[in-house]
Amino acid sequence: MKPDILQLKPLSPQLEAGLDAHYAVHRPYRAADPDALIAQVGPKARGLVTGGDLGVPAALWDQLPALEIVAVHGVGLDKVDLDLAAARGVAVTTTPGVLTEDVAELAIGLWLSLSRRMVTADHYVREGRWPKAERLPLARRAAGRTVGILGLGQIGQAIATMAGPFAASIAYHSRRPVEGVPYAYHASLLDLARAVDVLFLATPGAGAPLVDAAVLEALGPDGLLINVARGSVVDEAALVAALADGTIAGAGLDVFEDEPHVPPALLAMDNVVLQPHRGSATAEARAAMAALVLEKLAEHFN
Ligand code: 8YV
Repeated sequence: MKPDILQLKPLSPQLEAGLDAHYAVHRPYRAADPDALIAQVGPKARGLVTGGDLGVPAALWDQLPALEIVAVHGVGLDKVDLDLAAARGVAVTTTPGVLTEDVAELAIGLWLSLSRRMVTADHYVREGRWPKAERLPLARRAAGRTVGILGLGQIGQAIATMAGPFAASIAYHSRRPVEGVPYAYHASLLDLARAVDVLFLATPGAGAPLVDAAVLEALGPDGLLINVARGSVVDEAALVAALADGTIAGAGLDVFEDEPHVPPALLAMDNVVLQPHRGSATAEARAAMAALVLEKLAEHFN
């Protein structure tokens, strides 16, 4: 008898085929009435597969009395109530170590695209404005800038490594200094923001936003913010205001407070580069993530 599991979001065809081969998979997001499907299958669902971006909605826990495992397709656990999972003896697994470089290189790509105004210039070409010799604003050199990283875990360290050839210097803030890294430690995010030109966010999302109006002001009018962490790490309203009034120069954003909804004000700005939460969306990372999800579920149920 195949164990019943819930799948909360669309996943790669490869992963969904693997799930269907071993489990009775129920996909509420495909149902005409998702709530009715959950009410019907929730009592027998022993496993749940979700994304790091989605987690487990709080109201769902009470509908899954037989739940044994939450397999997260990703590394972010900010939307999984780990205390509740532990209290109920529900295992929670992630897909560590296979998306690190993918997220880090998107962060670098956001920085370079933003600094060199590549999206603005791309639109300039596509919209036929080049032959008209319309003026295009100058970009800013990325190389030689001071780089700051909030959160020096695997992804933060990969960002530091990839930024190295471009950066005049690299500094970071985290709860405590990281042993053996050649980067300057700042005991506060505010101090880090004051000291750098471009601030990368690579910290787990959790609780109140860490990047607020004061941090953005400290980053300054030449400052760039790159967020590949979670939208919840930033006070999004303060960010929109800071971008609109020139408190900071620009932002490269892969994550947002209320995905997939992006503040309309951002859509009209040309000093931002926007991505739809694509950090781990490479064929290589997603193949490895799929294999890990299947492996973790098989370990549990076998
Ligand atoms: C994806 C992520 O958004 O790793 C995470 O926590 O946010 C990304 O990998 C998602 O988890 C893929 O389903």
